[in-house]
Amino acid sequence: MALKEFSKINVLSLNSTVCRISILAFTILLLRISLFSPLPGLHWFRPERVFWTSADNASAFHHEVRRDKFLEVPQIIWGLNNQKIAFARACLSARLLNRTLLMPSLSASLIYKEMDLLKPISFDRVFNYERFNSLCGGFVRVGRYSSLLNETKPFELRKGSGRKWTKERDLDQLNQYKNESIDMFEVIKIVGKHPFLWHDHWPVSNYGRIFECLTLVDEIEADVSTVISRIRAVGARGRGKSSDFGNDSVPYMAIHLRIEKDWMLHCKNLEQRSNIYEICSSKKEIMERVANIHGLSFPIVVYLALADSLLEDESILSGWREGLLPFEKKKLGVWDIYNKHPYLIQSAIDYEVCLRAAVFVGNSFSTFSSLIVLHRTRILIKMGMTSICVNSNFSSYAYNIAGDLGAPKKWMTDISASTLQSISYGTNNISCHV
Ligand SMILES: Nc1nc2c(ncn2[C@@H]2O[C@H](COP(=O)(O)OP(=O)(O)OP(=O)(O)O)[C@@H](O)[C@H]2O)c(=O)[nH]1
Ligand SMILES: *[C@@H]1O[C@H](CO)[C@@H](O)[C@H](O)[C@H]1NC(C)=O
Ligand SMILES: *[C@@H]1O[C@H](CO)[C@@H](O)[C@H](O)[C@H]1NC(C)=O
Ligand SMILES: *[C@@H]1O[C@H](CO)[C@@H](O)[C@H](O)[C@H]1NC(C)=O
Ligand SMILES: *[C@@H]1O[C@H](CO)[C@@H](O)[C@H](O)[C@H]1NC(C)=O
Ligand SMILES: *[C@@H]1O[C@H](CO)[C@@H](O)[C@H](O)[C@H]1NC(C)=O
Ligand SMILES: *[C@@H]1O[C@H](CO)[C@@H](O)[C@H](O)[C@H]1NC(C)=O
Ligand SMILES: *[C@@H]1O[C@H](CO)[C@@H](O)[C@H](O)[C@H]1NC(C)=O
Repeated sequence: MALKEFSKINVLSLNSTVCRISILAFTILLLRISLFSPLPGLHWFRPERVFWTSADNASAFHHEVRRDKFLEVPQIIWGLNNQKIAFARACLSARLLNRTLLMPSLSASLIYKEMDLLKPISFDRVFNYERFNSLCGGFVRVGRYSSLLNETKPFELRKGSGRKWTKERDLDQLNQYKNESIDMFEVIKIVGKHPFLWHDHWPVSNYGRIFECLTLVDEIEADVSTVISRIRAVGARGRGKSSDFGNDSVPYMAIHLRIEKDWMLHCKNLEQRSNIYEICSSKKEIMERVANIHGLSFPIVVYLALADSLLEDESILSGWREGLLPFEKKKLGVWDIYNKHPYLIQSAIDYEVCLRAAVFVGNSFSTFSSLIVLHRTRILIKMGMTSICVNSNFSSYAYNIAGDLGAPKKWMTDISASTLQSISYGTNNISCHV
């Protein structure tokens, strides 16, 4: 969330030795895309249809990780999307050791300063565990503590830290733990730093693949469906006519509005430190840029994904150009649906709502926005878009960067990037490269 320590930026070095792996992974990705014959006709503008089949068939990989050797990692903390990155990094470390990741504890609460207030929540209370393994099982695997035999004590691995602990040393250390004398242990338990702070050794495509296997448990997915059908219903009412296809075809826009006080302080700070003066956007600037997005069919309902602290601020709903119908949780009448859940799940619901929008507008320095755009980019590629930079009904934009004719800049993830650097810490280099 907003006040994350951005000293994190210094933790990772850009120095990459995984280019070849990345190219290989990208080739595999391209191969898979070409095998996944795109649906003919107009299906691509109803992307929610492909969600449940979008992850790859697990048995296509033939390099399953062992089911009788495990990796245990520290509790995963911070915002939803930092937790997803940390989880994927833990999965990929386990894969490197050819081990199943013991189901980690996530954190339901955002209070990351006081460890005892982190409210651990089991992975399978949020994400569908069986589905994760059925979608990702040929690549990475998550296992339960109950499958441990406990015949040997866990081997404790302490992650190195400090400035001298380079990415190369970190990878060497991991490789050493493949050694037979350690490999005999049923569990390797990593202690120390939590996985978000580990060095990153994997290309974006590996992360993207794992994120796609993270589907919500049925109970939370039902809440996502309710929220989206409310959004479409107000959209249908705004259009004043019922569509022949039902409300399912009513498009909506989602904006991840990052304008909380603590975020504004943090982003100003970040601008000064990084010398990049397009991180912060005021409410006014966001409204102006969004008004200039080309090719929308008005009226269109706009779902504002924002922090609770902003829900009291009525002015957030006024000032939008004619034809944009802004709604947040309260005005939409879905606050109760969110309110019964802890922070982590509220954020996970918002993620899905933004993911499935016809148009998504976010901030390129937010992990939340960046992961949504990565996911949307992969969906576009899988839907067979040959040139994903052209206008589509599934576009994403970054409101903090000026695009053509006063619109926000079109945003696409560079799927072939060799590290997750720009996605975890933000970037203003978001043009179409794919
Ligand atoms: N800030 C905030 N956001 C919430 C809360 N509940 C739900 N959300 C939603 O979650 C989004 C922020 O996502 P987080 O998961 O906190 O962010 P993150 O993954 O740490 O990524 P960053 O955007 O880099 O902070 C907000 O824009 C809201 O849409 C809340 O209590 N506070
Ligand atoms: C995955 O692929 C295998 C063969 O490659 C096939 O037998 C299996 O039915 C597929 N599973 C799914 C869920 O598509
Ligand atoms: C893990 O080990 C098994 C058995 O030794 C092997 O078949 C498989 O390819 C390995 N997987 C990875 C990801 O190294
Ligand atoms: C092994 O220990 C874990 C807890 O550390 C426990 O949950 C599990 O049931 C144990 N397994 C067996 C077979 O006793
Ligand atoms: C495994 O580690 C031990 C102790 O660190 C070392 O003596 C041995 O040579 C290593 N074996 C291999 C195959 O690397
Ligand atoms: C579709 O939208 C209309 C309002 O425009 C609403 O009355 C109706 O209940 C919605 N249908 C469904 C299935 O949600
Ligand atoms: C999707 O975009 C195409 C042109 O790119 C347009 O013809 C079509 O009407 C759009 N569909 C929706 C639902 O907006
Ligand atoms: C922007 O990103 C692309 C692709 O990731 C890269 O090739 C290019 O060098 C980057 N440009 C800058 C100025 O960093």
